[in-house]
Amino acid sequence: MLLSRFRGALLGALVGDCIGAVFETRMTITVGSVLSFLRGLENNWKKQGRPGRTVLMYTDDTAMARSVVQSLLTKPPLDEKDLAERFTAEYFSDPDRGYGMGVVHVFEKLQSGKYQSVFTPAKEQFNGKGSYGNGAAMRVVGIPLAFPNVPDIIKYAKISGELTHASSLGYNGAILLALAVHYALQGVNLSRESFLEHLLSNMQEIEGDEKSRSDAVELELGEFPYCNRLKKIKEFLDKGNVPRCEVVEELGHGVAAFESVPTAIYSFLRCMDPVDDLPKEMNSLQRTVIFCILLGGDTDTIATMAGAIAGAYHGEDQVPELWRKSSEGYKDAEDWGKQLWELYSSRLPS
Ligand code: F2R
Ligand code: MG
Ligand code: MG
Ligand code: MG
Repeated sequence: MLLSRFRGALLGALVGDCIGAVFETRMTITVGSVLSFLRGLENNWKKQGRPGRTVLMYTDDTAMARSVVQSLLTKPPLDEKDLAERFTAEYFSDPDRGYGMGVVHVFEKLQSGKYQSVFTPAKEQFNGKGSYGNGAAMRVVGIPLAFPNVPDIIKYAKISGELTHASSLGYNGAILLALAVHYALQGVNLSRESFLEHLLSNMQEIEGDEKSRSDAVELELGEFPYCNRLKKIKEFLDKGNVPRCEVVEELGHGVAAFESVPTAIYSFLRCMDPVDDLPKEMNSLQRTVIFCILLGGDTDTIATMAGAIAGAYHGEDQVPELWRKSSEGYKDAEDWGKQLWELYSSRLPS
């Protein structure tokens, strides 16, 4: 397995968050406005002979992904108490990173020391239904970079998700994203069709359990919501040039995991090919991040998730130096990519 894919996944996630955050919550975003923003970054760099002083700050997506990676590297295989402590300490040391409205109550409860189990606060969210936000998925990239096999990825993506997202819609979104990064690490050895088939087959089993069925029905999403969206992705790819408004209408661009994780996966697959209104010289990873931003809505989170998959697939060479070096904490992503690659390699069957 190539080191470049591990660093690519972390760097792709980082630049997706940092650039996407500039546009988060805007509903209409033009190609011109994104390209003009990127030109501004470049001009700044040229003037100073290095990336501009205005570093693009990462948001809660990366803050939490960093905690997951640090925990995986220091407390293997995964220590839920350590991870809960890291999330909480990170939030209280730097609360203005744009966290979800609900998840901060989990950190407050964890901080209070009144709970015996670190999973209880998440179970109390939203009147006991648990969160279905995309916060478990947006931070999960470290898990598929630490574990080479599917059962471990499913197990640990679920545990890490359940610390804040007790709804199966929330943690299943994290599992799906983690599996997408896992299959993307295989690179061109896996066709677009097989990539989707693997995800569908894994999710059929995961969404078949009783809690997944009842949570989905209760939200009136129908059973197997992630599987149904994976089928929609296949339909869109077969069709070719689906307008972005249709992507938003069918797959979503919202803060719910089921309205954003499939969108990120589609964006990655769609942007393997050129996109009509994006500059021809852009590579697939650049197209992926910009395509996600152009969908509007939860741009930082959709771009970070798609950036993680694209980086795992295409490798770090597709992350432009300007984007990388303008993003806060890029050196950590490079270093931790290498450490995760070593950990993953040590866990491969000999
Ligand atoms: N919070 C944001 N963006 C808002 C604007 C930020 C702006 N830049 C600023 O700084 O002001 N972004 C971040 O939040 C998302 C991840 O959220 P997470 O971690 O899943 O949090 P939470 O609170 O658990 O869920 C998010 C919202 O989803 C709705 N929701 C979830 N479960 C629900 C349920 N069972 N019933 C009803 N609603 C539910 C709620 O509206 C939650 O607040 C990422 O976009 C990240 O970037
Ligand atoms: Mg964010
Ligand atoms: Mg500890
Ligand atoms: Mg977001």
